[in-house]
Amino acid sequence: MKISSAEFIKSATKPSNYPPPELPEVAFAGRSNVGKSSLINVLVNRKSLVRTSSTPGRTQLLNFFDINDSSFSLVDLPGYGFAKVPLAVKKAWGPMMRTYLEERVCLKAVVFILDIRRVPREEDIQMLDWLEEFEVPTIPVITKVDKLKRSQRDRQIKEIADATGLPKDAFSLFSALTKEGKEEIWERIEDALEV
Ligand SMILES: Nc1nc2c(ncn2[C@@H]2O[C@H](COP(=O)(O)OP(=O)(O)OP(=O)(O)O)[C@@H](O)[C@H]2O)c(=O)[nH]1
Ligand SMILES: [Mg+2]
Repeated sequence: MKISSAEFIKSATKPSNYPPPELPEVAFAGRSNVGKSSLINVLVNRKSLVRTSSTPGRTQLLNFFDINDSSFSLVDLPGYGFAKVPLAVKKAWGPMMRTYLEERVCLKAVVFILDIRRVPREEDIQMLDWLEEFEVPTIPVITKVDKLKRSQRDRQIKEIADATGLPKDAFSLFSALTKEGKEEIWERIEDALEV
């Protein structure tokens, strides 16, 4: 994918504040600190279009981005599973996410991101269940693969596949450091967007 422009449109929590559903859209979901924003920045060749942080849980809104002069949009979804988030924010997350997945008519796929070093937890499985419930095509990605030696990767991928019930080859492997996996993920996004 050649990127000619990438611009922040707006943040929202509820449908009345989403941008009009005029462009095909792909969203990025995963636990806090998993690397959602880093993946988007690598895909669009920007160091900091999307704010990345070492303080997890700071992005608690849906952030919409316009790519290639309104060819399509990408959405950085709020992360889940961060212990220090206030209870009210935690409670709002589920309904906010379900509403988006259920009602966003232009949503073509969700890139569902897991950390290669972690076994998926309850919230990850919950997210997968919602994606299935609302019939959202899902692009599973295992990120931060640079953190493990190649010999350790396979064992972790198998654990993640077992925990999610997805086949091992459903996952694209990615690293924001080495950019491995970038082209493969773009191909899957392009297929979903039909651009
Ligand atoms: N080594 C390595 N570090 C990564 C990778 N991806 C992200 N990180 C680091 O992980 C931390 C979190 O990355 P973010 O992209 O901000 O994660 P996020 O999922 O957007 O986090 P929230 O917005 O807080 O939910 C940052 O310190 C990144 O530099 C990767 O592929 N490899
Ligand atoms: Mg983020």
